[in-house]
Amino acid sequence: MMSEQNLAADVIRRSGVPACVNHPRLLEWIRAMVELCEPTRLYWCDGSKEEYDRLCNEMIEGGSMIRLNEAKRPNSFLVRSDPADVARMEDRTFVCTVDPEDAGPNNNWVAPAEMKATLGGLFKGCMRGRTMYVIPFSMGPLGSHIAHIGIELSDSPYVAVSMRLMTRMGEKVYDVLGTDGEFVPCMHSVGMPLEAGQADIAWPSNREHKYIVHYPATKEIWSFGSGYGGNALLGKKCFALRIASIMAKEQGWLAEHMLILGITAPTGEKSYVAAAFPSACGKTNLAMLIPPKAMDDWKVTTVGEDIAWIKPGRDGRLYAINPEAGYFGVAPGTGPDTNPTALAMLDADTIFTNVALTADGDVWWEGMTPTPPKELIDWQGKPWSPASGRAAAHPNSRFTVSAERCATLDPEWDNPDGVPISAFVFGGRRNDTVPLVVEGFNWTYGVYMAATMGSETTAAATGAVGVVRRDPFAMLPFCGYHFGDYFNHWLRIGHSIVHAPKIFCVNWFQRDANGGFMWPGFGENMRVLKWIVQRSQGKVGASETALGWIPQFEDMDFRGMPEVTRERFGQLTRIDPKSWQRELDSHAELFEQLKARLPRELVLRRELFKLDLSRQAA
Ligand code: O2Y
Ligand code: MN
Repeated sequence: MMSEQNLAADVIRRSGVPACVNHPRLLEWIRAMVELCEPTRLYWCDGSKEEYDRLCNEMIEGGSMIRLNEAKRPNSFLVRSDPADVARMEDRTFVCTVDPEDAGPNNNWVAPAEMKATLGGLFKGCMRGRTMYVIPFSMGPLGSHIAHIGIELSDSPYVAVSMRLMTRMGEKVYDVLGTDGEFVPCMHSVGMPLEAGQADIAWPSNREHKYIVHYPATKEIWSFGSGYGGNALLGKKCFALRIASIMAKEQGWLAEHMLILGITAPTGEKSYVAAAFPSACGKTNLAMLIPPKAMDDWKVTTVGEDIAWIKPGRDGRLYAINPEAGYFGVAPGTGPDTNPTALAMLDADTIFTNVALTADGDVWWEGMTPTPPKELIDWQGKPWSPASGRAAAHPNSRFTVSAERCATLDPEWDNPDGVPISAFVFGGRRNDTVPLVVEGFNWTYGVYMAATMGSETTAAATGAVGVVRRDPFAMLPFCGYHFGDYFNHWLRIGHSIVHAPKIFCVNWFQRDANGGFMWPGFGENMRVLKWIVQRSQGKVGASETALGWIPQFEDMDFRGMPEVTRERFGQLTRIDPKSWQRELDSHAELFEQLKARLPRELVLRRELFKLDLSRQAA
């Protein structure tokens, strides 16, 4: 019998360590992880197209992936997950700081030593019978001063191919890493070893144990038991938001749950806006917005649709990169009217997860066409017809596609220095109270609005409808440390730069007395973006309210939109003192939870808002 060390050494020797890997600390970590997980094989991903094709073919042969009709959807695939493994799991996500206060009430906390003991047990031998893939990736353009490197070790080939679409993945990363460069170790296992002779299943996962764990002190990520999205593609939410938010606090930058848009005015003047919205608020649609016909002299381009890393530049401005290189978007609701750009992007080279399969080998999801096909195979592989009375695609079914396929991709999206940000926009889904748009009087006002933003929950997210969940900066599931410290960090960043972007709050989702949406959203949001861009350039007027600046009817471009009358616009931008008194009371509940580390400025700001509004109500 070979010892565990010798077995690990043998697996590594057989894998043929690539000559470009010259990093002793990385090699030692991989050796230790092979010894712990006991994979049968070790495979070093090179990131090539040939490798991608080969891994996809292997999954097709193994029955875990379906090739779609080449004539209809070239080089595209369908994967079906375990029905118990279909989304991020916030209740299984942990931030393990030494002091629980550092993780804050916004994170699940377990002591690092206790969590290490639990995970040590679960990871022991967890890859028996499987291949461990070594996945080198850069979050952000390779070599950019804003980018960071990660190495994910995973026993899922689905993760390996998805990481090639979602990140800059491949051997070039080792050149940037050199012999002692920094990397974030990302350990992932589906948590289902194959004991001798055991056959694999289409979507291995661990139904009993799921853990998504972050260690801020050592900047490590350990994920066990799930193969799905944010739980398994560790460059995304785990690294680019939770761990990066901690790195950003320590190093003086921002890691945010934001899309980045380029907006070109008819004069050719270009501005960039970064915007944060909670899940299910149409972020991908906004990132690929097509201006309405009457405003087709304005152009919107996409730098990113989910995450932004933002760093102060030498000129006193903030510069942003999209750390990702692909999109992991929600399929249902993506249609010719809501997001034609995204729909066209999915014509080829896409991995679909948990959507429905058509009789001719194509995909379908709710919202893709006005009427569904007569028959389908649903996301669980069962026959489906419109009379079935259930969704054909899972509500959180996804597409994974390279950013390069996006027709509105901004020419600067890969610029290693990032793009200069002129405005920050924060928005939630609110039936009432929050106006169409308001501009904070200054940075502190803006940080207050972002810190207290809330969104009505949708059935897909929580099962409860219409409950306002406070989601500061749209970072509730993603901030890797105490929200009070995070607000302080934002205040500090804004006060340390000369040209701080203006901060705006928007709400596309107000409803009228009949429950209908008062604002059409989608492309028409361009009208609000135009006002935002022009405000940041000092080119357009606004009127003062207790909360901040709002546009007057004349300040907006309503060409070709006669339905927005002066009266309707008044309703859309109304700040109702009574509703806002209630809103501020609800902010107090959030502040109470965070009080140990809440910045004094925000407490005072709330009291001043209360006074101003009570004067207005009197
Ligand atoms: O459910 C998941 O695993 C993914 S959640 C997600 C994916 C892409 C972009 N944003 C999100 C999110 O929840 O914010
Ligand atoms: Mn997101």
